[in-house]
Amino acid sequence: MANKRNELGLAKEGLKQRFLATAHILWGSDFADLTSHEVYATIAAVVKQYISENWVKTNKAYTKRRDKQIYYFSIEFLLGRLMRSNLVNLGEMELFSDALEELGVNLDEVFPEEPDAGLGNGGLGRLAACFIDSMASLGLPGHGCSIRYQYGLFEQKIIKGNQVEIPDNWLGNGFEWEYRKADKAVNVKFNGNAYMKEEEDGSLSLVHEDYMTVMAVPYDVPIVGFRNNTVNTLRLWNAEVNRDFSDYGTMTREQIQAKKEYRNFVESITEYLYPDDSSYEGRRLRLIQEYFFVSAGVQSIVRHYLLAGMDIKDFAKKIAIHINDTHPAVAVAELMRILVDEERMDWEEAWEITRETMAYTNHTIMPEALEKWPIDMFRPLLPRIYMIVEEINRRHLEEVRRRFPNGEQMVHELSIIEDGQVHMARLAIVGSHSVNGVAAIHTDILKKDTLKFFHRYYPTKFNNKTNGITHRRWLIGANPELTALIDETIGDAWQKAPDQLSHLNDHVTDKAFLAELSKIKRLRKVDLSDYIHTHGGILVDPDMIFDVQVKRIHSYKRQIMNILHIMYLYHELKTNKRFRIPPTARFFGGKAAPGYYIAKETIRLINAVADKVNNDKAVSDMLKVVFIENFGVSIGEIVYPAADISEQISTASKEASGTGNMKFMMNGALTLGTLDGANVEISQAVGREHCEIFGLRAEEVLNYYATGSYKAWDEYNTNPAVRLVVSQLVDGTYGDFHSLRDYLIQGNDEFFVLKDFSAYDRAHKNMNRKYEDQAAWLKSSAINIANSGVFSSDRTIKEYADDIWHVKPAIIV
Ligand code: 26M
Repeated sequence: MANKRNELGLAKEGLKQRFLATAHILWGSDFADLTSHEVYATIAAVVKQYISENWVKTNKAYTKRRDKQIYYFSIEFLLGRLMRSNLVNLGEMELFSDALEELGVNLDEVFPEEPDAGLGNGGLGRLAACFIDSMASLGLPGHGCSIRYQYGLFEQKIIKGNQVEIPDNWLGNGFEWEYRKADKAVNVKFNGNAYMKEEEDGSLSLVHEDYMTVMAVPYDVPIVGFRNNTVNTLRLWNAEVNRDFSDYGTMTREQIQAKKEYRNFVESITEYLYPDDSSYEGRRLRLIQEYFFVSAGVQSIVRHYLLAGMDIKDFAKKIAIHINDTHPAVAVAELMRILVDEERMDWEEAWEITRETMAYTNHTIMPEALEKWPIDMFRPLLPRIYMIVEEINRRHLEEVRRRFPNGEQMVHELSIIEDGQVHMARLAIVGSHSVNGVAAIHTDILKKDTLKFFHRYYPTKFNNKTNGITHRRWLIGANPELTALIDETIGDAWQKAPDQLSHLNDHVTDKAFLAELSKIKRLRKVDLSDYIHTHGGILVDPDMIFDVQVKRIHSYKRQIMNILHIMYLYHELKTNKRFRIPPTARFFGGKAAPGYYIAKETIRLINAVADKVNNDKAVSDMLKVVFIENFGVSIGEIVYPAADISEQISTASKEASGTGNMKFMMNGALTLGTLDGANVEISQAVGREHCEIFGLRAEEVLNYYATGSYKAWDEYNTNPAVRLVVSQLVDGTYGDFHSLRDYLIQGNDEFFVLKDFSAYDRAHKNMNRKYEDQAAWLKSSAINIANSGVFSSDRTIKEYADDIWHVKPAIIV
């Protein structure tokens, strides 16, 4: 590939010397005598030498040219491991792997030494990580802003079939990719009293007193672009006790006690990531986390901007701030605070700049996930911010009343403060120039349903940006053999321009190509099978169909429907001599929020069914059930490339987009799914023959909710298969699962598991039939890969850059 890239000028011999020398510098030992972790850290240090020059160069170029900068604010960045992706993006994988081989080190065995940076829950956090990879790879001046959690998302262990949560001490052996920037620390204020005071000249100025100061210290992580010399920054904020803190000398016992409490408070702020992924709990510490990283981030942006000598009036022309879900929505008020209180700008002008700067992405229509903070919690914690939110709302409602003179309903629907609560989505919408959903159907539902009053009020603010994933991690990094096959078939230009994967469409009936594709899929299935086996699991025959559902465990994602279907198959295999299925392994993986009872019961049921089925010799050649422990980014890199079937079975309308669906597709799995989220666009991209769509449509679902006419009990009574499996939840076949039976029957099956059950079974039957015609199957698989280019996050980020941020790529020479 003809790309100019960073070169330390090292050929293999020089690089080998570099490893040996770095081992001496870091450890005072010979390379050959290092522990595995020391080997890893040594290689990381050398990779950083490749990155750092371009990092400096990139920052200098941005400052010199005064390029508009994008800051992506997200309370989660689910990065995963960085060594492999950095080597892929640097274009130095081969060189490193060859040099290390000559030193007796297999690079693939080094990667797992890196802790998996699990600073996120699931889709939203991983999307943020894909986005910063794409921004750097497109040469866009785009950076991340978030929290340096001391503990990431818990590690999941399955003990006697139940999920047990183990703290994720990911920083325990150090994180090689972070750079502490003590000199760039800023202070964040909480509590105290805020009011306006009249100055002698009659002007009003803000007083905020008796507050508590927390020091925010940034840790910067370089984000390496794909072979383009660009290195951007992910800035993770750590909460620390204030500098002038060590003097205990003259203090009373009460003062010492107060300081201890202060220290405990500060240390709790960035201690851990909240492990819920779609139900909102109004926890005070969470609001503190949100304001902490937002205030630190916005302050440091403004400070850097002013230091570069630019005029604050031009702020919105030079800075874009993106609000990833409502968690950072308080950025709207924080920027207003800085502009009005510190830069002494008029309200109107500050407001115009703030709205031009901010843009907001919505990720869910689930009402329980919408953040609303009680005023009684919000105001004492953030007194000045609350005053500003009130003023924003007062002016906003004034305009609402002007435009809708008799519209008291409009006032209630649009008010940022309502029912004693601060509605964060409303603050984000009012304070931004753009509001987007994450897949076409999701944006439609936002406009027509969830946010219909706002859409009526601001029709042009709304737009769609269908999600994407970085093909660099999820294809080039995770599936090098498939990457090589694609390169041989259509050349390697697709690596920089993934839409060119479409050239594969010319080869989808080419027998030699399909034979290679099939071999590579089998390699990946062997890898997954080996992984499961060496991690204490069962042996799975790689010649079975690999049918996979990996994602957070959630009722709307309907893992229950999947496992009930397996119970049905097992029953048929046992009782019906003529019943046949192609040998199939059904894989599950995903974490349940620790307090989410039904999700945990679902895991317990999956493991109970696995235990029974896998130990039954009569069916074990036909059916296997595997729960993959601790699913996350790194295990995903093994799982997605190994799948034949991608289970995307959420209740239509509920999954905003999904991104796992894209990772599977790009690695040649066929989607078995509902018309929900990005599945709609995937099915359009591949054509209906190359996926299997089933079940209720979003409109039908929304209509059932509106009329309340769905009766789970009727399904139970009229559908024998449903009755069978629901009864088995309580008849002892697998143990006692009254919990799930009650959820489905007494709870009236809020996500239509029973209603969609038979359609789901037919979809599986259709898939099986298709699989038996291997030629047709492989063609479909190839068509999925060929049409996955639009689901690269490069396409998504280009759309954000053009339509929302109004920025152009910058080339670093
Ligand atoms: C909120 C409050 C307290 C604690 C945690 C949260 C919270 C954390 C994460 C709420 C939601 C969170 O994430 C939601 C999420 O991951 N949404 C997913 O976003 C993806 C990227 O757009 C979509 O593909 C998924 O469909 C959507 O479910």
